[in-house]
Amino acid sequence: MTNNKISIIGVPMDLGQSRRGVDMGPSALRYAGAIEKLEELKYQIYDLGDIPIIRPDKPNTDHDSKLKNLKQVVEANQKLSEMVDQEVTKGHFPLIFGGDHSIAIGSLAGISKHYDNLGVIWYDAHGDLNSSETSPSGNIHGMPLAVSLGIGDDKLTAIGDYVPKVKPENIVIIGARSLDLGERELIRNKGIQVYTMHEIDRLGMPAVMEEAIGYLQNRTDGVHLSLDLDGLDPSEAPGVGTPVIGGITYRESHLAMEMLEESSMLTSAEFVEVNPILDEKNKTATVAVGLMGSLFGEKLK
Ligand code: HAR
Ligand code: MN
Ligand code: MN
Ligand code: MN
Repeated sequence: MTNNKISIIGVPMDLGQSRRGVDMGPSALRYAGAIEKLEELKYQIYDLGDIPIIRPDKPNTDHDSKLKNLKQVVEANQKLSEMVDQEVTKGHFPLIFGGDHSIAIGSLAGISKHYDNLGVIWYDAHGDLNSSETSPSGNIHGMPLAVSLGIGDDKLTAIGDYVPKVKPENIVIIGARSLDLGERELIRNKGIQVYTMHEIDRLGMPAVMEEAIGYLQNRTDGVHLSLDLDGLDPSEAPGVGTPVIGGITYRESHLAMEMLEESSMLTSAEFVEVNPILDEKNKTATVAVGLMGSLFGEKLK
């Protein structure tokens, strides 16, 4: 990474979905040695700690909405977007530790302000392209990419005070293998670039990443990596709330990160959905930290 200053922001959020434990994701990543790894690689680390998540008195008290914990998810993401915005203004590389994937709403709201054409790499088993109309679950972690396109509840799309955050042609989804019907329709209608597991099997990860990087290089002025650990196969990353078999291997992911590092295109990143309660001896956080090493140039330094 050309930027030597990294700001870490932890977001202990579990309100965007229904399984407890993903709120411990930031701790799990810290315990697995994320900060030490980045320091070893000679980055200057500014650890801003974890942002406070205000829990509802009772789960899902907002009866006006189908969306679970809408009010609390909005508040946390508003705060996150402000913090991320400040770090980008300082010229730091924001590295966000989740928490469930609903936090990408705040990350992208804070980052995209600074770019005319922010690219997004969505590394995930899921599309996270649902709205309250199409969502099978009401879980906001299944919606952040749609929200960033300006689709969904106004309270979510308005975070950061501008809509939309990203353009569909600046998005690349990698690793998809569980897409709901409404998500498939949106992908088709908006022309979003998707590499499902089929393309990864067929072309191989090197070709997929080469294509994805080339595609984004031509049209974007910054790129955010949103890495959901459930993009990887659950045999290697079991500590996630919504595992889907047939995923990306650790080695393929490792290579994908190295190729991103070589491209020098990345301007921010987040690692989400690590749930240590569902994990085996912090294996998933350890995998995440391994991937951070590759992403931040372990092989080059
Ligand atoms: N598509 C399903 C839903 O919207 C499941 C989403 C699961 N999401 C995540 N994020 N873990 O990728 O409810
Ligand atoms: Mn996701
Ligand atoms: Mn923008
Ligand atoms: Mn997912």
